[in-house]
Amino acid sequence: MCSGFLPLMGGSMNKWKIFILCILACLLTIPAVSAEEEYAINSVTEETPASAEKDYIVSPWTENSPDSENSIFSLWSTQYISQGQTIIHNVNVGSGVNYLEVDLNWGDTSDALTLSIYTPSGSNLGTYRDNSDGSVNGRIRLNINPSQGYMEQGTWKFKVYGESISGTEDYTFNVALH
Ligand SMILES: [Ca+2]
Ligand SMILES: [Ca+2]
Repeated sequence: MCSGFLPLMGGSMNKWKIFILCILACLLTIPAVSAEEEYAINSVTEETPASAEKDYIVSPWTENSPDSENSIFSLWSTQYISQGQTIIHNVNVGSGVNYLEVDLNWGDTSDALTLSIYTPSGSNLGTYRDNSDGSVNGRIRLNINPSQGYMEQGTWKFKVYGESISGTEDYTFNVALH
C-alpha cells in the first residue's frame, strides 16, 4: 500500500520525508489489521456456544424426588477448607441426564462457604450461600434443571469457597445425576 507514494518523490530531502511518512503510515495500519483479525476469530467462536447454550433453573432441593433410586451418585469423602481457599469439584455428566441434585454439607452455621456452579461451556449459573436453599443450616442443597431437554454433557465445575472460616471446616460434597 506504501508503493502508491513513490511517484510523489522529488528531491532527496523530500524523498526521505516521504519515506518516513510511508513507514509511519505502515506502522499505523498494523494494529488496525490485527484487531480486525481478532474480531473475526471471536465472532466465529462465539457463534457455537450461543446456539448450544441452555438455560437452567437452580432451585432449593425438594424431598421425595420420584426417581431417586435411578440416580448415579458422585461422592467425595470429607474435604477440609480454610479461609479464602477454593476447592473445585469436577463432575462428568453424560447423555440423557434430566437434572442434578447438589449437596454441599459442612454443618456449621458459624462458618460461611459458597458454591459457584459452572456449565461445561463455562457459563456461571451463580454463586450460592447457605440461605440460598431457604434454610440456614450449614448446608447448600440445590437442584439444577435444564429449562428444556437434558443437562449439557461434559465436565461441570463446582467451586467451593471458604468465605468466612475460623481455622478449618470439614464438608462433604455430593452430586446426584438423575
Ligand atoms: Ca463441618
Ligand atoms: Ca442451607
